[in-house]
Amino acid sequence: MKTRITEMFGIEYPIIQGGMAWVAEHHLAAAVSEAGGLGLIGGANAPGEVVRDEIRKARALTNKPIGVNVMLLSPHAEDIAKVVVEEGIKVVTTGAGNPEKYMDMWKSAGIKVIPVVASVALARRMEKYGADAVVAEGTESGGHIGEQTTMTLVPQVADAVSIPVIAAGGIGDGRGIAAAFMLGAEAVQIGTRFVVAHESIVHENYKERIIKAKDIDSAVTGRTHGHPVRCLRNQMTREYTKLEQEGKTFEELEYLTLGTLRKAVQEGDVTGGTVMAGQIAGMISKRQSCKEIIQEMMGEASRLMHWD
Ligand code: TUI
Repeated sequence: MKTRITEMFGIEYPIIQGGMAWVAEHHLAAAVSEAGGLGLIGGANAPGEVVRDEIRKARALTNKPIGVNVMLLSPHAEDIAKVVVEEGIKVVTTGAGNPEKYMDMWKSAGIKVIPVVASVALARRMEKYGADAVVAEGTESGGHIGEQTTMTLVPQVADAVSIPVIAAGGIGDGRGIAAAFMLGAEAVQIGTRFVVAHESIVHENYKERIIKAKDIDSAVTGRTHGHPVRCLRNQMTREYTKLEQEGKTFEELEYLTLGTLRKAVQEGDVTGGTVMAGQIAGMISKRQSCKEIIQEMMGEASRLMHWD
């Protein structure tokens, strides 16, 4: 299955892994790349040197290409932007902001730059500034989200730009991949389904929470302050929502969530921690290796699309 994205990255399947904070570390990234997709190291809020170390560890596990996601709200974004150049990374995706100020540096280092966007306006602007593709990420995604659904965002972005579009948000099986292609995407970004992969270092409690999740178990916190974050409903989201309704400030709410994603991912605190996951969590029902996940999804998509 060839698209402009598989050709651009030299990968077998049009699947890229989301740059999930605390989750997208070297084991997962290397496993996705080894399985024929594009694995990413998620920079998240980590210092530049930690990201450098992760890149090197991933490279010790695979010779296939791996990328880095730069989370632009991070205080270390600038350092990570330089680390990817120094380490000879060939693909960078960005999230939660506008990567314009790094574009020239990355482009002159021969890096393919793929901003994650949640609107047509930002997609257009990114194309103008030299982006090689965009990820159009719908509100079904886990973590920091925009407002539009994948169903409405992907075709509008595909119509607005000439560069290839990667669809994200709510995709967790071959039907989702086929649907994304029908909407004009040339690849998909998958997050939540890879969280439960054997190679994912996420705590068992977190994986189990995703496997057990129902369609209605998703919640969005932080809408009132313009920082919407999607996660699975628990004591933390209930407490957050209560304080949000009481009119607490953004800073007070930030303090409440400080370190809670790490607590859920590493310590398995799925009650008081933040369990970021997309709405598709309700459909994810089994643990598999990254290779099994990719093979199964691509098999389903191929049959639906008559690629086989
Ligand atoms: O970035 C993500 N997802 C994330 S980042 C993250 S870490 C975090 N945790 C708590 C609070 C904040 C961050 C967890 N999940 N996805 C990519 C994405 N980017 N989704 C939406 C956007 C986006 C939104 C607005 C990109 C650009 C934008 O506007 C940029 C501008 O300045 O116009």
